[in-house]
Amino acid sequence: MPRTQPNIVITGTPGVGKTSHCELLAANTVLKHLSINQVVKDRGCHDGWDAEFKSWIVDEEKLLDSLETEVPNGGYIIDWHACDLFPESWIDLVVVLRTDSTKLYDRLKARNYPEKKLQENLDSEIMEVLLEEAREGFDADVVVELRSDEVGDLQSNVERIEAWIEAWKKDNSG
Ligand code: DAT
Repeated sequence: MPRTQPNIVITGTPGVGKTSHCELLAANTVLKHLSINQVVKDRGCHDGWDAEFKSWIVDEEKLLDSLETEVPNGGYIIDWHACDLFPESWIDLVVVLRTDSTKLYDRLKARNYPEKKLQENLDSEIMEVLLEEAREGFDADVVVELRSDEVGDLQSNVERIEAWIEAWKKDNSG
């Protein structure tokens, strides 16, 4: 069955603004915010808790099994700091959010991230790890890189994605 609503992945280093973007998009559109972190936690798609990194050790196979009855039907804004685990056929747009490293440092510090986790995430942002992952996993015309430095960026990015959703629906109707 072809999708009548698109699936969009909002990805990027922790702290770039994925959840803020997903929540605003979900409020403004009919798409549903799918927090992978929440799914992993609620549906037990993990092999336990990494105490040093304070994060779940994700069981990707279990996660994909759990998503495959809903996500391919469309209508999801997927909130996750990775995108290459999702089959290309599920995803219509990958938005990679980027932010300035001093801003990211402040946001992660405010979250009380352990120093090692904070440094790893800063390095990852500087090295464009998630942008690279998106470009390797998806066609160039599916991947878009957007800045998320200021509140104004959040507003303009969401407006841009909303316009993209409308265009996608026009292109995919009938
Ligand atoms: P993520 O889900 O990527 O971890 P988040 O949406 O929880 O990020 O945002 C982390 C913090 O940064 C939160 O306090 C909101 C703030 N923030 C996010 N995007 C922003 C932006 N474009 N301008 C200013 N603050 C932003």
